[in-house]
Amino acid sequence: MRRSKAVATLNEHFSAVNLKSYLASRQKLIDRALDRHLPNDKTRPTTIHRAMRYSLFAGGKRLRPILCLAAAETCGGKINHALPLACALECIHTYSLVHDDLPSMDNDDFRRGRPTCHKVFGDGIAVLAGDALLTIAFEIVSHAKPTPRYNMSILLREIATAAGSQRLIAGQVADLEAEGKQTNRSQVRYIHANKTAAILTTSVRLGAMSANAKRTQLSAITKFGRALGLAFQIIDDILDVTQTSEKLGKSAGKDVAAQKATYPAVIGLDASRAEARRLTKQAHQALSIFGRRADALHALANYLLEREY
Ligand code: GRG
Repeated sequence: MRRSKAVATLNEHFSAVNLKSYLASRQKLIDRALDRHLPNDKTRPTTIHRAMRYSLFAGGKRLRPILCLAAAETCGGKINHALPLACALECIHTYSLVHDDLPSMDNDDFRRGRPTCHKVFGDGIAVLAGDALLTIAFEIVSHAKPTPRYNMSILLREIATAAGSQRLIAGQVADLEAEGKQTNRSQVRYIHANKTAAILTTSVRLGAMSANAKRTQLSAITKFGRALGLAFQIIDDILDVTQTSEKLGKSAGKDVAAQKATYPAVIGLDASRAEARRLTKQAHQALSIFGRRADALHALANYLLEREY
């Protein structure tokens, strides 16, 4: 895929090496904070805390919390103020993966390179570990520092709405109900916008809120998140068709086998690639008001969206 001149220049400042060490240091920071927020695995009942920690510390990329911290800095804030929100987002994301992997949902045996939570702890404990991760997310949000424009109830509403029955869960419901059925473009867009893009968008919005972002800044960050989230899932759909399992590190062709509602299934591969390119451009353009302060967000978008597809 061709990169714009602006993005090529940014890449010189945020080289692959810089990005790699940036990601590693942010992952470490987030892991340490998550470790502090979670009860240790000796806390009674130990089974639930071991199961929560098993899935949370299984080697996830921490994309949502990293995006949250980067958005905070882009809007002139401090990463320490965004950190509780970043941790809460990762807990919600991990809960959704634990539940998605259950036999009654996507029925996956492996996640993040190891057996899924229910394979190790059984279905009942996996359901409860997901519930507990979702619940602790709200406790962690309560440690965030509200700002003049965004009080605690705004922060709580933001995250609850994104994870709720009209966003994340809505996308999952539509995804389940679409399996094996003929779907159209607007139905697939609805699934992706809610199942994937909603939490990604909220990740950057919460980062911006922790920085007391102005209305124009929050609006630019929101546009960035929506375009990035949708492009991310479309590219995931494309890779499922075009790549081998070895290259993906997970079973390829699963969507086709399960007759999932995906962009390639509905509009074809070429049109899906064109849509991903259009959204990628839109994501970068949304950041124009920030100038160089958005370097990290541009680099993260490149990292997520410029995979070989
Ligand atoms: C159970 C309410 C509920 C929702 C499940 C997360 C999810 C919705 C389904 C999982 C399958 C899927 C394709 C989700 C889309 C989002 C996505 C690509 C998740 C994987 O995110 P990464 O790549 O994973 O950030 P890691 O493991 O690195 O955190």
